Order: sequence, then structure tokens, then C-alpha cells
Amino acid sequence: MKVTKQHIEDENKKNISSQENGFKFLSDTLALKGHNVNAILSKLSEFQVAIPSWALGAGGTRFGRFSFYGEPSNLEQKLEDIGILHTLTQTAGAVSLHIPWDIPSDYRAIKQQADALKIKFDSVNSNTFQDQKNEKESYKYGSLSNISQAVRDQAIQHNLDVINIGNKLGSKSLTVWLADGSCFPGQNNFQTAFQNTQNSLKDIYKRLPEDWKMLIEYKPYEPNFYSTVIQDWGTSFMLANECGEKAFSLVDLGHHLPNSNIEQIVSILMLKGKLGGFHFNDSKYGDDDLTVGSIKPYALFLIFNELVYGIENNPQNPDLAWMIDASHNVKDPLEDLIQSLEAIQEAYAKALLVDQKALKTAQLENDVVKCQEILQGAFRTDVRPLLAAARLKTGGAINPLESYRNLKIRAGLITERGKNTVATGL
Ligand SMILES: [Mn+2]
Repeated sequence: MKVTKQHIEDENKKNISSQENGFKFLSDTLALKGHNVNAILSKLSEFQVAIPSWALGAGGTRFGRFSFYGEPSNLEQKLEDIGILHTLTQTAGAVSLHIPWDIPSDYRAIKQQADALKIKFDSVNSNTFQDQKNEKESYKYGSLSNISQAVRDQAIQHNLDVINIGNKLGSKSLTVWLADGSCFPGQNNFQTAFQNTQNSLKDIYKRLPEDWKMLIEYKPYEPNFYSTVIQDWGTSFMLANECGEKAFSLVDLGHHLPNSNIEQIVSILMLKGKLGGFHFNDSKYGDDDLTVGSIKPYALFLIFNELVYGIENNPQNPDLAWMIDASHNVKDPLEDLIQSLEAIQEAYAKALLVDQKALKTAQLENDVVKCQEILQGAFRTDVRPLLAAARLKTGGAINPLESYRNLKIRAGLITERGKNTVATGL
């Protein structure tokens, strides 16, 4: 199943006049306010978000998983799906591989396929949260933090293997997320678990290629429900500092307790030059892995406002690895990802509309009302014609979701792959 240039041109003909009208009105309005519309369009076009290799199939919970027909069952098919997303949206030009679920069998062929689809290999993800077949040691009581040196060594070696795989594909960073922690008070010695983790991460870091980064993700709870070794940004920040200048914190939006001020975390990490990666999703209660922007779009905008500020003002912070980290339990995964990509671009575009100079002046005058007006003025702007114009510039669809449905892509995938496929790792 492939979406061709012709498909998109035919689709876009249906929407072009309303798009042109909407864009003209919006760009005139923005130009009157002093915005450089072309510069905003370029920034939107450049912003690419990685799709993780585990996100193309139906997700599930520990209670069950309801499959979605036509799911990709191998890495080649997963890349095909990302190719469809990227052709339609022009913003999904990267894949983030999960090892060992998606180890390429033929590196050259996979690289060629990705090149043809204009997909880059972004950060590679290790997995020490579940036991793999034929492995000697078990991660039941932790991996990099385990009290057993043999278990820690196995987990360290796995991370080194992941780096090696990523290196062959052109990846430049390793993302480490640990499920390590404890379910009951007294089960773990907090200090020992932390020190073991720190030493294990340093062992991995020592072997990191010169031009690589190590991204350390945090999460307050689950699968352990009493304590998690890397529970919050402070812990991740400490570990990254301890490892060295190529180690960074990674913020996953769902990995915070309800009402955490994520935008403030983002801001301070960027000030310290230590924000390396970002995982998008949304949540109502905790790590719900819902479609980006489906629950708290204003919070997402405020986070983007800090990201835009940091990108402009914090040269000490590196370019970020952006990725969607969501689970698709009831929606067609591709439709869900299209919605997420749109929500990300929307929040980014709105953040680019914030008048930073006026905001600074209002802050210096302690004009709290004005500060809110500036932020909400940007947030309330309907930027969708800008997003469509950015997509059009590079050959994407004016309305990706509508085109996905009109082109009957899921039906085509079912015809090709059948109804009973299951994506690796799910
Ligand atoms: Mn994540």
C-alpha cells in the first residue's frame, strides 16, 4: 500500500479553494501583527517527529488487547506505515526503533527502504523491562539497578548491543527507560538501587560513540507501584550530570503525576542544557498514552512555548529528539498518529505566534493580565491553514486524515496483510 503523488494531488484539489481562502485571511492577519509567515512555515516544515516502531499496531492494557486489522507484522511493514504517514503529513520523517522487537535482519535493505521513504533513524530504545527468550538472567527484580552484578552486566551488555544496532543505521542516540523499582516498602534499599543504576549507566556511557547522546527517561510509577529508581526529572538530571556531557534527560509528557508543571521542568532543563529528548502523548490520570492534545491542549501549548523559548535562547541545549509515545487501544493506529502529528504541529505553530518581546515587557511591568492575554491570544488563533500550507509546500495533504479515509488505506492494508497480523512486541 503506497500513497502516490497523484493520490495527494487529486485529494488536494477537493480542498484547495477553501485552504487558499483560509490561508490568505490568516496570513494577512498575522502579517498585520508583525509576524513573518514564511519563517513560521519553514519552521513547521522542518519540524519532524519520530514514530516509534511499536506504535503502528494496536496497543493494549494488562487486561487485554483488541487487535486492529491489517497491522504491520515486521519492520519492513512498519516502515511502510510510517512512509504513508510521512507522505500525507510531511512531519513523520523519522523512526525510533525498539530493540529487541525490531532488530533488522538485513541492514542494507532496511536502510534503503527508509531512504526511499525519506525516513531517518532517530534514537534507539533499549528494553530491560521484560525478559527475552534465551536470556540467562531475569529482570523481575530490576535491571541496571539489580542487586546481582550478573543481571546488571546482562542489562549493560543489552544497551551496548542496542547502540551497535543503532550505529549501523545512522542513529545518534540511545534512550534508556528503566522499569526498575519496588512494589513494597522495604523491598529495596533506595541508595543501593540508585548507586547501582548510576554505575551501570556510567558503564554504558563510557562505551557511547563520540557523536552519540544518552537520553535518560523518568517515570513516577508503573510497573512498580511503590518506588521507581528514576522517578522524576531531578533524578534523571542527577544521573545525566554524573555520566557526563553527552547524557541528557528525556521528558515524556505522560510520565508525571497529575498537575505537574511540565512546562517549568522543560524550561529549567533547557536552561541547564540538559533536555535531550521529548516524548509526546496526553493523559488524564497518569501515563495514559492518549492521543497528543486530546485532553490538555492548553498545557501542550504552554510546554511548546517554553520549548520555542529554549530553542531561541538556550544555545547550551542540544537539538532535541522528538517522538510520539502513545498507545492505540481503540483507534486505528495510523489515524491516531495523524491526529497526534497535527496536534503537535498546532501547538508548535501557536507557540511560534507568542510575541516574546511583548511578553517580556509585560513581565517587567508585572502586568499579569497582559501576560495572560498574550499567551491566550496566540493559543486561540486557528492555525490550521498554516499547517496545511506548510504541508502543501513539501507535497503533503491539505487534510491528511480525510485523505487517509478517502484513499481507503486501512482497507488496502487489510487486503495486503490480512486480518490476523500482530505487530512485533505487542
Ligand atoms: Mn516514553
